[in-house]
Amino acid sequence: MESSSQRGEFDYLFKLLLIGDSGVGKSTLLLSFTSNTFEDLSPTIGVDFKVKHVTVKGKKLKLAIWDTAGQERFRTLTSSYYRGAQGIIMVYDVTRRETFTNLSDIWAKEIDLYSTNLDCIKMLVGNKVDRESERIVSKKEGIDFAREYGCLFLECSAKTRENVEQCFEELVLKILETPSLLAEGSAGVKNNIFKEKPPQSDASTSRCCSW
Ligand SMILES: Nc1nc2c(ncn2[C@@H]2O[C@H](COP(=O)(O)OP(=O)(O)OP(=O)(O)O)[C@@H](O)[C@H]2O)c(=O)[nH]1
Ligand SMILES: [Mg+2]
Repeated sequence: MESSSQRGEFDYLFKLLLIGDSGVGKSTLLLSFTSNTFEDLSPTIGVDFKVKHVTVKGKKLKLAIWDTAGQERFRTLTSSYYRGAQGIIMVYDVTRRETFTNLSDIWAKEIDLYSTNLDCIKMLVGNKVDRESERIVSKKEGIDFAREYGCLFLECSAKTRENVEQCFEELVLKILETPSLLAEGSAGVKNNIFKEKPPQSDASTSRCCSW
């Protein structure tokens, strides 16, 4: 996967959503992904939004990433942003047990209630692995949860950027493999999607994607 500089043209537009308890690092993860920087951010008020253009498997993608507030007082507002998302990233903090238990108590239920897309790809992300000595939630617990709820799974650190790109990369790759989501992602991009693309000369040697 690589960042694309051609901002005007893209083959698919994907809507991604970040959800999870307040303070787990959703906004930091997004900032780390889009700007390669780490800042001590304030809690999100309502909903935030960033766009990133990437190229994956020769396809130019426009990722519209919605970053929701984890605080309960914003729940009514944020619920309306699940509509039409092709990918949802559920984030918890590996150093705070309640952010993990709230995945099943709150966040998975929110997805069931508000996601309009049956084939929507879910990714579970355990953040803050740089604080290994304070870890409370084991990697195995994350894997087991992801298996039970049919999610992809990764642990990452928005601070050190460990696995940050992979979180988005694996999600996007899975969306690209899902025909119904692809069909949706190409709606509104009519002028680009029907163009035949020449085969990529290095496709057999390169990995599927790089940033
Ligand atoms: N050590 C460490 N701190 C992190 C990491 N990611 C985020 N933080 C810190 O955790 C705090 C909360 O991060 P945010 O990104 O604001 O959390 P959020 O999930 O967006 O919170 P809401 O917007 O309230 O829902 C901030 O002080 C961040 O600096 C990480 O990977 N490692
Ligand atoms: Mg935030």
